[in-house]
Amino acid sequence: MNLLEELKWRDLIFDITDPEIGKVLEKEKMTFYVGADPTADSLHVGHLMSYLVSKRLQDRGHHPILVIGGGTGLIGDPSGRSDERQLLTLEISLKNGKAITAQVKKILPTAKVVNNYDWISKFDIITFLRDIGKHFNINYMLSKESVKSRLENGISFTEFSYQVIQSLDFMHLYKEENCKMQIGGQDQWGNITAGLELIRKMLGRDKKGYGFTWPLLTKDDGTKFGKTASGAIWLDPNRTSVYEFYQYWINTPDKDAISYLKKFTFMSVEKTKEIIEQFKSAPHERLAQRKIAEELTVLVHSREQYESAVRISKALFSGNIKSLSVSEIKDGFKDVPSITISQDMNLVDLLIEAKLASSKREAREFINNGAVSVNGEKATNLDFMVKKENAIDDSFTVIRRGKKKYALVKHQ
Ligand code: 629
Repeated sequence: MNLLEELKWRDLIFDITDPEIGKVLEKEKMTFYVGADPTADSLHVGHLMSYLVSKRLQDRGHHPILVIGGGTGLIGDPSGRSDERQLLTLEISLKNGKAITAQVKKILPTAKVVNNYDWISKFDIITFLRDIGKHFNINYMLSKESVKSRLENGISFTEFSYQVIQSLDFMHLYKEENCKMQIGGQDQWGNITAGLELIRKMLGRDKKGYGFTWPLLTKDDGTKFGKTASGAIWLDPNRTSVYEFYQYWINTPDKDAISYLKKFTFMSVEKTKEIIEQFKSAPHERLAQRKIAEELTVLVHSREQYESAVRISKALFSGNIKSLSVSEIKDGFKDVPSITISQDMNLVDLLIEAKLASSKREAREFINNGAVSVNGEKATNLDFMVKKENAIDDSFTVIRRGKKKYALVKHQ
């Protein structure tokens, strides 16, 4: 399977700008680029595909340039959005740009990373309007989906001009780095093709350029990819703990698992097919989900942190939380219902307070049946007191009822 065929097999091709792309990618080692605007100080899993596809190309000998949109981020891409963006300040755009530069370097350590603020900020308005603007036909610009879909609700001249700025990037990189291809998600089609137009017009018809897009990620249950009830899944472990990141992938619904396995993992096509067969014959073993979670957690974080996430999951499942470090417990119990107490409390009352029992009678029954444990130790005494002095790290106590119900007690 050649590279393009493999990308197609993985359902990573939504559209290509030139039917020759497959052949060209076999013939020459190409410099290509993908961009991301620094709208926050971290990337989230919605950005991940850019770097995973870049890695696939790099693994076959092509050369990625990762563009951080310190300049374009100041303008605001209307693509895929139904309303005008809030402008970022220069300070924030550059600060965010720094943070995400570090993140992309971690995923693709040998890729070239550049910030488009470096060249966009150098343009003066007369040169821009005369040398660049003349090549853009308003009808052509209006026909782009990103603009067309916004005409009714309104779009500022600022966002309207975004496609020109992104085109300028492509031309700049073509000239300076011999970068011949741009890739992006489906919503980037208009920006990519506008860049190719500009390259043809300014650098000459003989200048060959290419582009392709991948399809938007979807989830079978209709919920938004990359989001949970508590918000986006970020790559920054301070925003989304490694355990939560791992859990997100482990919880991939069965119906999405095969598609994600193809899109998100780097096993060979053959090996992936084997895993798919194994997964199909025993979906409850969640082999596909475990492979996805392992590869992505190791790639974005590290092998050690991946192992820690697995340890947390196992401990939560078995109730044996004593095997965990304090920070692992903190990560693992972040989303567990919690209550705060200011003095030592009887376990029966605590079970009710923490909503693990609905009455004293029920609470006593749970304890008598051996269904309750405190910090991983079964509590069978009806007079058991939950005390700050026995708390983990002097600050919290983990209560478990039955196999799956947990509550976290925070001691004040
Ligand atoms: C300057 C900026 C360029 C080329 C690209 C860009 C960024 C681009 C954009 N991309 C999205 C983003 O940054 O806005 N104008 O949030 C986002 N991208 C990843 C995928 C995407 C896209 O980072 O391409 O399709 C999401 O899946 O929306 O010279």
